[in-house]
Amino acid sequence: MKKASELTHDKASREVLENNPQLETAWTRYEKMLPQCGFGEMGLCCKNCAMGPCRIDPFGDGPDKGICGATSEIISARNLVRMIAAGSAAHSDHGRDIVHTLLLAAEGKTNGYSIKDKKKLLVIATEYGIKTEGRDTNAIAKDVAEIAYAEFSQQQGELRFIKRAPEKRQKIWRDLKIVPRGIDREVVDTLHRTHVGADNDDLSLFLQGLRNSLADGWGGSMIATELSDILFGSPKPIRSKVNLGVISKDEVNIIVHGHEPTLSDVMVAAVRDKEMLEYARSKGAKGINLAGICCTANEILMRHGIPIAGNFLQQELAIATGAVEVMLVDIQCVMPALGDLCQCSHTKLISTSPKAKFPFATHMEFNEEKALDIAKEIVKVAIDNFPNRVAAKVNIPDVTMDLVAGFTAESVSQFLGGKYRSTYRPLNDAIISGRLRGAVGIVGCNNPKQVHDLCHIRLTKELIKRDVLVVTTGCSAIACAKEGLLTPEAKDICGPGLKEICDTVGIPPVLHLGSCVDISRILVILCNVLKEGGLGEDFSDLPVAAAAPEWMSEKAVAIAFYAVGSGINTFLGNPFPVIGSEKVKKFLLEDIENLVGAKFVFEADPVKTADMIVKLLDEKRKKLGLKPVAEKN
Ligand code: BF8
Repeated sequence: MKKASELTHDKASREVLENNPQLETAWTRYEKMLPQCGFGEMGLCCKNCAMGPCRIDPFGDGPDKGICGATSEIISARNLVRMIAAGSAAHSDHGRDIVHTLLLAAEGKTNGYSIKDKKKLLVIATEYGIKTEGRDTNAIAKDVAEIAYAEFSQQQGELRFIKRAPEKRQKIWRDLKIVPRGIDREVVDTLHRTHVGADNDDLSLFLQGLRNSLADGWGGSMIATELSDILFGSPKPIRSKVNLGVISKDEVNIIVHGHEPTLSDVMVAAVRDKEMLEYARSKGAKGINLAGICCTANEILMRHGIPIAGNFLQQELAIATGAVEVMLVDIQCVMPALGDLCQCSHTKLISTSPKAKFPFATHMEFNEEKALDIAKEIVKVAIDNFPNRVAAKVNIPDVTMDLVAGFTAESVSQFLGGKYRSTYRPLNDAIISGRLRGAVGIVGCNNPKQVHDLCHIRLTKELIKRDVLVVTTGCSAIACAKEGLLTPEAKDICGPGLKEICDTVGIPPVLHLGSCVDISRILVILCNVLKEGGLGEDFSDLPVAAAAPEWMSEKAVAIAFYAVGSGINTFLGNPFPVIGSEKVKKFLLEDIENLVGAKFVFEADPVKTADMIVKLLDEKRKKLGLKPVAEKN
């Protein structure tokens, strides 16, 4: 087994691994899995029907077709677009749950939620064509929820938020016939056409893959973000702390892990409840400490300043500190291994979603209508578990980092445009003048195939050094936060132009925009930048790019496709599992650009990735007639 320092860049994670050499983790399981299946890695196996499983021999000695006759390009394309369908389904079902909660709140059927951002409600209602004047807030919210609900089941036409995109982009989508009709519609279409004997043309499969991914980015994810802001309040820049050191040694610790703010947001209210606090004290605890893992952590960080314990690969390590009373999970990115791990510690694993149950977990089903009551019951379970903590087994790394999080499409313009004039003009002018070379969204997961966090951090540092503003979400944002890159002080490692901007407006050079569904905020920011003028007519004109250096989930595949489908070049630290088909590889790395104006790049080395991104941004600047950016020496 490798040393902890070879597995993770993160100091706190190294400490937990070193303190627990026998701990089974994703890293140890990964090592046991080696060598991983080459057919799977290359995208050359198919088990979509029971004539198979079939596999194509990449060296040309064995079968070159499956039993139905599917070639390597058909099989690898089919597998990849199925990943898009699963990823889109996950994001979009999260969006649907938020719509459901908004509807219940509007109908007064829940004790846990109310409309927190009326201004945003009116903006979205107006965009949806709902009459707002003289109407009650809840009546407007009900109409918004019903229209948003209908976006999922719509069979024909176009998703509403598609109209947010620049005209030129909309035309590209319409010409290619990839405008999403309805969110569920596109997931079903993708699953249908990847059934045996349906769509067996790789280009046709990828066009549907693009349409499906756009239904995520411009549909399910965007609805999740916008309606979460209405319901839970739009985030504002907020200070907090990150890393395993936020776990408290003398309080009841509850870690929320997963994705939907519906659960985590109401937990914030429950742990602040006076009665609960008194009950915790009666059991010998100094208080109740709530912290988060993964995207739900980002949600309550940006809205309430709740600290983050860690990102994807730290979920097992949090339990290994011996100080977590309850690991509370909802949906997505929760390792089933947590159940086993909790068997050997006092930590209780509590699952809450009917869609996500886990071995050895106690299931306390969450119900939006009784949200606060259930949240308090969960807090009580945690408090009751506090006396079971074994002091000798507690070992919390004393590692935390300060951060500023919670930027949005609205607050970026307020910050950069000044207090009295909220506008994107200063951001556009900074790019036009060359103080900023451009902007890059660095997002996505951790993957034990790479040194934990290292690629996120190296890539981010390389880019801010060269005057590239970085926006970040998901586990990437948490990696950057742990490195101190979400503090205004990080300006000291930036290029002179970015440093000057950070100095003037007091923002960090890396802006935390939230969870993975909040990548839709990046799309909205880019729409606003284009509307402000001076930087072209389409996303593909802008000096911007996207990167997911340590991606692993199917949601990341959906995101990567809607980014490229929107005209944004996307750099991936791991290749898609398609490398067994030269034709598919060529399509994704080259030919797709002729269709949508952007392509994928597979590059494992973050420094090389940064070089390629800088070259790309400089080419985009040149095409726009902007002056070159001088390199800092
Ligand atoms: O949705 S970045 S590991 S937590 S998938 Fe999962 Fe990846 Fe983290 Fe959030 Ni996004």
